[in-house]
Order: sequence, then structure tokens, then C-alpha cells
Amino acid sequence: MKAEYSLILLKLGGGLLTDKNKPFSIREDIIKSAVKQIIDANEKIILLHGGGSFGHPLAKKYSISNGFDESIPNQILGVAKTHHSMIKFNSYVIEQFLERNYPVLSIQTSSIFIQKSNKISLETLDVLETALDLKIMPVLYGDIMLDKSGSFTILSGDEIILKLCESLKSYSISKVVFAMESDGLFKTNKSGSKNCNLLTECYSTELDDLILADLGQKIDVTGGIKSKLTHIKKICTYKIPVQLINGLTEGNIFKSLKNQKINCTNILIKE
Ligand code: IP8
Repeated sequence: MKAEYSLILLKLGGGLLTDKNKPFSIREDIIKSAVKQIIDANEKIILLHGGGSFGHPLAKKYSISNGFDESIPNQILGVAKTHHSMIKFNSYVIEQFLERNYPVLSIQTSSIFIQKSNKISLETLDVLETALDLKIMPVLYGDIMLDKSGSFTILSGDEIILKLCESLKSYSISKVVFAMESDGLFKTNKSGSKNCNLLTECYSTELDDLILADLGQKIDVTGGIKSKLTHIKKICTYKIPVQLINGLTEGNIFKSLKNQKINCTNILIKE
């Protein structure tokens, strides 16, 4: 039996949940607040979180995104360490829900995704779908991903979302929400200009014509805002609207999940 759910895919950015400049640092208050808002909203959600300071510094140190390289000392051990670091981070997030008696199931990204001939393959949807049917919220995270050719890479939370949009055909995904550390995308009139305004609403078809402000980068092995934009455009090809919200603003996550108005970026789909 497949119910006609309205499902939300919510990604909590790793930069929001951790201090990306300080390895293995959890922003406890922000995580606890996000967890409370998700529980209060009580919607059907697949939750994802990024790597933040648990994933990116290790992934960078061992150059994991670029695949197997014999010249990098202890790289294979680095793959295992990066994965384990993500498990520790994910366990903290999971514990926050369980302490509040909210049913969540950690789904190990690197066990259900594998790369084959440069394509990401989602080996089974059964676990995710069955968890949703049982009213358990699946929680996935950016992780290492093995490659059938005898290598590996990093699979970001954004790529997982894209793959889910492509694969979860029997569920109606009502929107994808990215909770980040800023109000959304900022547009500027000319490249390099310091004057920028929040882009509050835009059709996916207009994204290519925008000049977006580059608001600084932290270590991000999966490409930062530019790569996010590429993923957003692909998500929109599945006719799914995307919302970018500031997860630091109290109540924003709850309001977004409840479709209440907030100051953010809404990428709309033309009917
Ligand atoms: O923060 C990256 O996931 P993201 C995961 O969603 C690792 O890009 C392990 C760096």
C-alpha cells in the first residue's frame, strides 16, 4: 500500500549545525531548536544533514572527493574515519529526537548509495519507504560513497536530495527545504558588486539570468553555494519547489514546514 503523502525533504546544512572552522564542534542550541521545531511541525519529512566540521575537514585532509590516490598517506583509513565521524555527528542528531520520544531512523547513506560508472545509484528505496509508512522519520546525511570501480567519493546531502526527488516516484514531494546560515540567495546587479538584496521569489526558469552575490566560503569539499544552485535547478526539473531559509532565525524551520510566510528565497515552478 502506498499512501499519497505530501512529503517534505528538509536539509539542515552542516555549516548551520556545526562550526565549520572548528573540527568536531556541535552547535548544540541550534540543533536542539531545529529538532524541537521539526517535532512541533509533525509533518511527513525525510531529514538530511550535511557534514559540517565532522565531514569536510577530514574529507579535505584525505582528498576523498577526488577518489583513490595511492600517493595520499593513509587515504583508505581516512575514508573510514570520515564515515565514522559522520556517524558520531548523526548519532547526536538522532539522540536529540529520541530524547523527546520522536521516532527517527538513521539510514546509513554509504550503505544504500554506490557510484557506478560515474553515476550515483540508490540501491534500495524499501527501507526509506517502509520507515515512512510506519511514521518513522528517516534521517540521512552527507557521507563517503564507494565506487564500484574500486574507488570512493563524497556524497553530499544536496546530491542525496536530488536522487530522492528522482527516485521517490510513489510519494508526492511538496517541497525541498534547505536550512542554512543566511536568509537565502542574494542577487546583485553586476558581478563583484557589494550591494546585494535577498532574492525572495524567483521562477526556476529565471535562475540562469541571475547574478548571485558570493558571500564568502568556508571549507566545503562539495562545492558551496554554486553547486547548491546547480542542484536546485535539477530539483526543479522534477516540478518540486525549493525554499532556502535561515535556520538561525528562531521559528523559521517550523514556519517553513507549516507553509507560513518567512523572509527567505522561494524558487517556484511555473505551471
Ligand atoms: O555537507 C558532505 O555533505 P554536505 C559530507 O551535505 C562529508 O556537502 C562527509 C564531507
